[in-house]
Amino acid sequence: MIDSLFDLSGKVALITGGGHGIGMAIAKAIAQAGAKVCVNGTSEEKLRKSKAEFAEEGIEVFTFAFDVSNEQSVDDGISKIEADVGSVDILVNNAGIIKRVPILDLPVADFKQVLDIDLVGPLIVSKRVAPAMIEKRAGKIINICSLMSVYGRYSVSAYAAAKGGLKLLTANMACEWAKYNLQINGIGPGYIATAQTAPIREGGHPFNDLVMARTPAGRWGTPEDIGYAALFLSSKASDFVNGHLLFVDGGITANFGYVAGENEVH
Ligand code: NAP
Ligand code: GCO
Repeated sequence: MIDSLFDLSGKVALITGGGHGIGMAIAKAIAQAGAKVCVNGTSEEKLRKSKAEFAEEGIEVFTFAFDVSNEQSVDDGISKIEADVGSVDILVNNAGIIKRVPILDLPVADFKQVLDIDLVGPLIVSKRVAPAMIEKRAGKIINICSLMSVYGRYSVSAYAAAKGGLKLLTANMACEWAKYNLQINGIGPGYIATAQTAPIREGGHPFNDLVMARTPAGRWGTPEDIGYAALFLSSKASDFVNGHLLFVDGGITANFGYVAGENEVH
């Protein structure tokens, strides 16, 4: 009974930006539950390497290069998925970029680029796959949000604007599509050890100390931590969860800025 709740056999999943980091862990978890998994990224070359990495663990994935921020490119990519693999049952909008530049130094074009990929991208891809889900009266959409969906932080204005928008785009999709048996939810990863966070985690960077001190679990998250949450939101076990933002963050959003170990006074 419990196993069948998480069985994704017969489903087709698309994970944007699924070639490494968080997206790759999500793709692995969903593939291990039995779904046929399509992995998207920006370049054929990078995707070839990712496919080989999946294969090392015995996981076969289908790869499709397209730019999530370009409507034509998304339409071509999804049409190919539909022809080669099948119509998408589970969409994970994971592709994203970040620019860590203070507002006064950030060119407006760069601000717009982050919004295009991190916010407009999920809209474009969802808009392309939702009609078939609505017709089937079944579908799961998971939008990868952030702590920055609800908090600001120095130097990440475009990212915070995009991820804050994505939280409410998630809510709005649920309001429009829940009646067709689509579940649309967000995941808010805390600080996860991936290529995206390498510049603020490695080489004795002070941000590493901040993450370690403020995260009650006392560690960075792993991509797998997010993969298992995505599996829950892809499965029957979450059929009445809708428009929710699930933080998977080692407790950092529960903490009012206290430093772990130093504030255990009462
Ligand atoms: P990552 O390792 O940098 O991976 C980002 C992925 O997005 C890459 O596969 C990249 O593809 C893809 N991508 C970027 N622009 C794209 C575009 N225009 N079209 C298609 N794919 C595109 O980052 P990550 O840390 O795994 O993050 C994954 C998601 O989680 C992002 O949305 C990020 O904002 C979010 N997140 C991360 C953290 C964290 O602590 N790491 C925390 C909260 C939220 P290429 O490899 O081809 O460039
Ligand atoms: C940064 C940001 C965050 C985190 C993540 C937190 O890297 O500078 O503060 O982007 O990576 O999104 O949820």
